[in-house]
Amino acid sequence: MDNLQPQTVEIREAAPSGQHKPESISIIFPAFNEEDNIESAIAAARKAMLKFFAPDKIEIIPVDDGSTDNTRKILDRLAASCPDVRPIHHAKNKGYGAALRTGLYAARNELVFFSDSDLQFDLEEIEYLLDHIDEYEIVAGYRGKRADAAQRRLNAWGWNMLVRSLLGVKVRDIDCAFKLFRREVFDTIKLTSVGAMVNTELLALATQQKMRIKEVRVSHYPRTAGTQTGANLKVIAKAFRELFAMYGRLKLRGDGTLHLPRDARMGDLDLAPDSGR
Ligand SMILES: Nc1nc2c(ncn2[C@@H]2O[C@H](COP(=O)(O)OP(=O)(O)O)[C@@H](O)[C@H]2O)c(=O)[nH]1
Ligand SMILES: [Mg+2]
Repeated sequence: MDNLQPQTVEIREAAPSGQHKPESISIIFPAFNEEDNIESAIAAARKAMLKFFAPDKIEIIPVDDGSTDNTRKILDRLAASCPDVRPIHHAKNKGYGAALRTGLYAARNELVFFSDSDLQFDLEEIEYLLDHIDEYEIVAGYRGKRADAAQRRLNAWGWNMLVRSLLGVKVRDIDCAFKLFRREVFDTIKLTSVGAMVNTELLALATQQKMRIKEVRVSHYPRTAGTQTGANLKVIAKAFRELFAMYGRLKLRGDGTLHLPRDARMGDLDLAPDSGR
């Protein structure tokens, strides 16, 4: 028998009086060869967001980064039947950071959220991030129990320490792909990284700009389909090159602290050609 009971809808607490409560959200999914995951990721995002936003206030922007599998075909089919899906395609693989940037700067709604397309996060947990976005410019997830091999976790720990000491970023899980922003963040911050360093660049620039960042614990699950590329040596080497390039752009202030010159904050948006992840 059909269940004719109205569905339970969770209502967010109202924003403090006088404060505008964001009513729309853009969801960015960088995707490289995710034919086994992307459709489920989009469906999961829609389901999670519909608890908080009206259907016409949700846009989902999967960024197909020159995939060589059926990701592109799947996205084009979805776009033809789902008005909330607005895919962007890179003709060639430009890298995770480049894809993320494409999505972030194409977003049109008041809030911008990004995650991975490989279902390693529970998109329903967006709720915990939304709880704080009235008071913070950025709400960043951190993986309480990371579903990755010990070596990967060790690498991440080392990277976080390095970034903390070089760039002063004090976020505990820099690369966590579960972050929510107020749209205006990207009017100020212009990202230039094409690789995995993009999360570090984003948080370093936000720290420089004294943006308020809230960290929220989120769940993390093993990848069950498709191929992980985040631990590839090429990816890691590129992240280091981009980190040191960014460090090189820093200037020493009179008080001995490092800061980014204006041109690093408002760098141009040209995408590097065929950079790989
Ligand atoms: N745009 C883009 N996305 C990528 C690339 N490589 C991986 N991704 C995406 O980035 C996300 C995380 O990738 P994954 O390999 O699972 O990294 P990990 O979870 O950090 O190990 C997934 O959504 C991938 O589809 C790439 O070269 N370009
Ligand atoms: Mg993954």
